[in-house]
Amino acid sequence: MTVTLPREDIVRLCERIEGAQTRAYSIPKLTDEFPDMTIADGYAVQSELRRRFIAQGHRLVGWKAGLTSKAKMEQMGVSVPSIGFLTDRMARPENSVISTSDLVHPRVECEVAFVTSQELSGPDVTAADVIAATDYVLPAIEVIDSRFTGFKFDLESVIADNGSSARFVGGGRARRPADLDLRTLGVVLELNGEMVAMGASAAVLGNPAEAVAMLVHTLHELGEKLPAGSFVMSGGITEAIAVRAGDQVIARYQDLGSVSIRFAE
Ligand code: OOG
Ligand code: MG
Repeated sequence: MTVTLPREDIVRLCERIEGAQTRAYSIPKLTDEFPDMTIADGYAVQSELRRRFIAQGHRLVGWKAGLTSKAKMEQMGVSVPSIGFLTDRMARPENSVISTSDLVHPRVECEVAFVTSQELSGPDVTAADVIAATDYVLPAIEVIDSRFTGFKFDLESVIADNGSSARFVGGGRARRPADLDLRTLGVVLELNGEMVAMGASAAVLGNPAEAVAMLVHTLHELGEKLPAGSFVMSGGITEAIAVRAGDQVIARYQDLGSVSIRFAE
């Protein structure tokens, strides 16, 4: 991956993203100003954002894969998966109330999350390696919130915006991966009691463990490893659904229980 933008542009773009994330306002996608920006430039901005958050005392708790299902790729008009980082400040407990005033235009999506017990690294990690290094899997809801106007972006911009990461909630029943077929886990997403999306986990690259392997490969390209004890989200199974204050969301998973959250101002 080749970074093309000078360091001062990376820092300037990072400050733009950081402002939009922390104060919840939308900005034009970065490629409007930098049409030749590369994927590597996007990751350089994201890495700078991670460095700043950690310097401010945020704790890195894991990583997320994004755009790993056809439903998500079609919805967002992007055909290559991406990764982003997760911090303690983004984590919310199950059944919690999530404030919409801290977010621009939140959407929810259902994901299978992995908790690892061994370090994973390198370009050759396979889905089987991921499963062997996984302590348990659990159901999750990710609340994504693109900082770009109209929730419209390209891959370079969304990577810089840390894959639209905003909040995440793990819950339900944690299970050992060996006791499940990770490809055939069904999920139904309900918004205010009505089913609004459904799917099966194979929608995520054939097996969500493949998404985690992809994530480790991308980390390798960035010179990073996935430490033991990481919380990893494998990517939305269905398209993401817009939410607003007053909404109640439940993701019901086969074999993994359900996860609920509410939204308020
Ligand atoms: C990018 C983030 C994608 C997923 O699960 O696919 C993502 C976006 O759609 O805003 O988190
Ligand atoms: Mg996601």
